[in-house]
Order: sequence, then C-alpha cells, then structure tokens
Amino acid sequence: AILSLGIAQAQSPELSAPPAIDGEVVGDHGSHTIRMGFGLSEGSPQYLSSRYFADILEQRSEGRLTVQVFPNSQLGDDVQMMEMLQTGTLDMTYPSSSAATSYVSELAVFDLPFLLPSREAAIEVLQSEAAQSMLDAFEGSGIKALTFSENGYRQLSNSARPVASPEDVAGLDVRGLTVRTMENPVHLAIWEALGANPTPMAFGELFSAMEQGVVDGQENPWSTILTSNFQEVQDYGSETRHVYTPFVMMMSERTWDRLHPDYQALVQEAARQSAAYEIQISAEYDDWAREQLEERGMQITRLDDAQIAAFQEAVQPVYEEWAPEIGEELIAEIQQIAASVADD
Ligand code: KDG
Repeated sequence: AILSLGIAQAQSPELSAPPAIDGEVVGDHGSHTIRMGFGLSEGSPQYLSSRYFADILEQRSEGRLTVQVFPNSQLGDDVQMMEMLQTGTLDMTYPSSSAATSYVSELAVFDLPFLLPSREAAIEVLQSEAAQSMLDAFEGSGIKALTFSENGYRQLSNSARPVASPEDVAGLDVRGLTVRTMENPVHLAIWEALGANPTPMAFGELFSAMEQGVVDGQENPWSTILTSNFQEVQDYGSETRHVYTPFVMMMSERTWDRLHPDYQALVQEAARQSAAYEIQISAEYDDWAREQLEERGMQITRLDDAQIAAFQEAVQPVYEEWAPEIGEELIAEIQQIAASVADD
C-alpha cells in the first residue's frame, strides 16, 4: 500500500512557500462557511493558492470564516458555477476570464491571440486600472469579482501528430484536428482560422472526450495539462503560447452582502494576497510541468520565432472580426501597457 501511494503521489515541483499570514484579527461578526468550486485539480497552483486564501480568512477571523474548496468540477463547470453564484447556491468560483465574457464583454480582450508577449506584460495588465474596471463591471450581475490571477499561456496538445505549423493543425492530406475549446466565441474563431474543427466543451468532460477520441486535442497551460493527467491521452504538445488566460476569483453578491464590512475587507485582501501567490507559483509550476510532461513521454515541439509568426499570421482574421466588437480603444490600451513593460 505504501509503495502504490508513492507512485500515485507524483513528484512535485519546488514551489515558493506562501507568505506568512499577518495583519490584524478581525472582530467577531458571526460565523460563515464559504463554498468555492472550480475546474482544476488538487495539485494545481489554483488549488494551492485557494488553500492559502482559506488559511488567511480562517486565521484572521479566528476560525469564524471557513472556506471549503471543491476542485475538479465537482460542483459544475465554469458557466454553471457562475450561474450558481448569481442565484446564491454557491458562494465562490474561480473561472478563466474566457468563461465570463457574457457578463463583461471587455474580458474578451484576453482571448485575442498573441496579445500579451510576456508574463511580465500580462501581469502588468492584470494590475492595471483597465483590468480593475473589468472587475468593477460585474456590478449588478449578481457576481462580485474580487481579483484576477493567472491561468497562463495556453499550449496545444493532441493525440494525432506533432504540430509545428498551422498546416499541421489543418492537415493537408488528412482532416483538421478536432480541438476542444472553452465556450468562448473568440477561441472558436482562432481554431477555425487555423483550420481545426473547434469543439466547445466543459473542462470536466475533456479528459474522457480525449480518451474516447471524441476530440484529438485541447489547449491549456502545461501546468493544467500535467495536473489533469492529459499526457495519458495526449502524445504531442506544441509550445504555441497563443493566448494568455487570466483567472477571475469571484463571490456571489448575495454572500458578499451578508458579510459584515470588516469581513468583506478581509475577503478582498485575502483574494489579492492569494492571487499574488498564485501568480508566483503558477510560473514556477509551468516550467516544471513542461519538463515533467516530456519525462512522462509527451513529445513537445518548441516553435521558433518564424514558426510563431506563421501562427500569428493565420489568426489575423480573428482580429479583423473581433476587434470592433471588443473595442479598438481597449485593445490599444492593453497593447500600450504591455509595450511599456517590453520597453523597460
Ligand atoms: O478551474 C478553472 C477551470 O474551471 C477552467 O477555467 C480551466 O482553462 C480552463 C479550461 O480550459 O476550461
């Protein structure tokens, strides 16, 4: 039994420890249990940082605020859980921004391909006023958006063939890859432009869809691919970095309104602190995950600048179609923030 445990517990990366919890203990304003659900699994940076969020609340409320974390889509998918927040049947969820564009259309700016050239630029954008206004724009929807954090750069994986070009996605003599996407129209447009057959699907259904051959592939950060064991059903990976996806940590407005203002302030502070921690370990985890995937037999294709440029060119129609919809001004503002980091 001990041996099999050893095998099940995959090696884990060396991640920074969460910062010590400091700050005053908040006065007694009653007890609350907060239930938070999301799609990723126990090993993920998202999960680890949500545990840190729980610890901050618990310690600083002397146990009066407790957080129950439900990973693995146990309570539903991103879209369903946001609806549960609106009706007050769930307190918190933590989806990709891409799942929330029907609430705040500006969030779709993050779905534009090859928009954010580096993590540094992406993080600067997440901390900008423009990003804060996107969180504020949830007001009135039944959802209180607390903070952005990092899902990360999305990479293509598939079970059919190595992919180094849009032609490999589209297939010349063979059919185009069937690629699962999030339920987001910009993502659909990206994979259509690349000649794939995009198939939107909830994250929780993805592993078995790949196992059964319903889809050939999917796209997610290396850390998600590893913590979801996708390498068991995906032989090929390509470092496309085609989209940088944030997460949005959010609470039901009904839950928020029930909390004493001191508790609200604590929740908001803990959300920011745990997001900062998540962003830190997400990068550490992602590098390690790529190595691990290779060690476990995934053949990963790294793309040089010219190869990336070919992908960029192929997805230009996505900008033509979506930029007017998302807002040329917003896109320019985000690009400017990103460029200010690159120029540093
Ligand atoms: O916990 C987050 C997941 O529910 C989901 O948002 C992950 O990027 C994701 C995907 O591909 O669905």
